[in-house]
Amino acid sequence: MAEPPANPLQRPLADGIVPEEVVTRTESRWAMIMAAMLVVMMAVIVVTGVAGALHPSSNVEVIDPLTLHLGGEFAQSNLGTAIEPDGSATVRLIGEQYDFVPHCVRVPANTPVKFRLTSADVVHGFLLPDTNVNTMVVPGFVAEVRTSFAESGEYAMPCHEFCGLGHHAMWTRVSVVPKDQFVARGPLERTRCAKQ
Ligand SMILES: [Cu+2]
Repeated sequence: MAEPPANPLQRPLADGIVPEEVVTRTESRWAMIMAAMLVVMMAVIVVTGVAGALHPSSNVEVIDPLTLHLGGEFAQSNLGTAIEPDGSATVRLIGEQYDFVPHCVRVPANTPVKFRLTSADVVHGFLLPDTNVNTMVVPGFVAEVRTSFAESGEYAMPCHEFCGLGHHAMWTRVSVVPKDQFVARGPLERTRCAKQ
């Protein structure tokens, strides 16, 4: 029977103990597999972002969230529903913690409606159930969604992007009324239904 090596590091290990070099080789192989998975996932994000032209919803239209109230398109007097010269409706809303301003808007049915939204603080979400309206409202950008309502009715509109402790109470209402009942006002007036 052969003598065991004098060097204790070269003596055979007891059954069940994996030699250190085997552990090192296995760990470095798994580290390389993990690194390769990360590279593949990052590449998928970059490639789909470039190929799909992903960008902030729904167009790259920037606005300064700090000066919304000072004038321009999202000044308070300009919020709500406006009827354009071509008969379509444009609704301007601001999302802020924790409400949409104005809290309720009225729009005519069977009319092209364009929602234009921006945020005064953090990311919010604007969703009208059973319609194509579903967008994030990102501070610094104007989100624009076009739709048309075939029937009159009420849409409850919860903010669907977690925006803070009061998020659960953040919702607004879109009231769709028959076209002939929609009171068309002058171009400087805005229709709202918050007081109803
Ligand atoms: Cu929210």
